[in-house]
Amino acid sequence: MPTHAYHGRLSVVVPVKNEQDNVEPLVREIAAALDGRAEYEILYVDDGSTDATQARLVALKTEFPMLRVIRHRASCGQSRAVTTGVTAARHEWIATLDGDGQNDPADIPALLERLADPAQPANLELIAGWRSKRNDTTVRRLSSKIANGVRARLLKDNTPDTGCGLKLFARATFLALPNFDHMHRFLPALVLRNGGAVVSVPVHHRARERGTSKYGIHNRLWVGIVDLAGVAWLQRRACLPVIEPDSDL
Ligand SMILES: Nc1nc2c(ncn2[C@@H]2O[C@H](COP(=O)(O)OP(=O)(O)O)[C@@H](O)[C@H]2O)c(=O)[nH]1
Ligand SMILES: [Mg+2]
Repeated sequence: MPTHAYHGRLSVVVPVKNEQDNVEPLVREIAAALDGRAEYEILYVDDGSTDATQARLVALKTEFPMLRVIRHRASCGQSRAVTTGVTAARHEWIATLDGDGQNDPADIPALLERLADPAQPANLELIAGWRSKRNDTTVRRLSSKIANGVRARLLKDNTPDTGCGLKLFARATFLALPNFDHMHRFLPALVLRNGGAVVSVPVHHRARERGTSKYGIHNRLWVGIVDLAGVAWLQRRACLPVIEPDSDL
């Protein structure tokens, strides 16, 4: 029995910023992927969008009563948007995915199956999507490959792709992690640090068809190097106690 058992209830958290044209197709795809498979809610966290993202989300609520919309008045970043969604989530297990349509909601059931697989470690707390065939520009694919290589060697987090927006994790696990801007790219290392097990599952990755990417060299590469040092420091300052079995827990 895993530490955080999955009882067929799932909160899907989608952070978005200026993704007006991606909202409707993605909500439809999430519903199609989960209808009949899980009791679920979809939480969109609109991080201070300046386009029609919020209006389009609100307009969808009649057709999709499981859709909840939370809005940051001003942008606080993708990680903070995920945190807001996870905090507000009603279920014990969370699936996250990017709001630009690059992750395929049809992969969520595959992650859930992996969670239900009895061969998984008992302390499995994070299932990370692995974009084995990326559909991005050459520059983005190459920079991501280098960044993933450096990170994996430095943090030894046993994960081929930490930047994939599609992930499944226990809500309590996430809320116990150190919280900082850009933390969403370091979830495997942070979960391992707290004693949880992490596995990766290959998932589809699609080209962005609408809207524009929010990240470039400045806010991914340079910020990433600083974050890498920060997470390495957090690992050095970690100690996991083994609790004696006769303890009064
Ligand atoms: N909440 C929030 N979401 C963001 C922010 N920047 C990007 N996103 C969302 O995070 C997801 C991935 O961003 P994207 O720009 O596609 O990154 P890329 O796929 O790595 O190029 C998309 O759903 C974006 O809307 C932000 O500052 N705040
Ligand atoms: Mg994207």
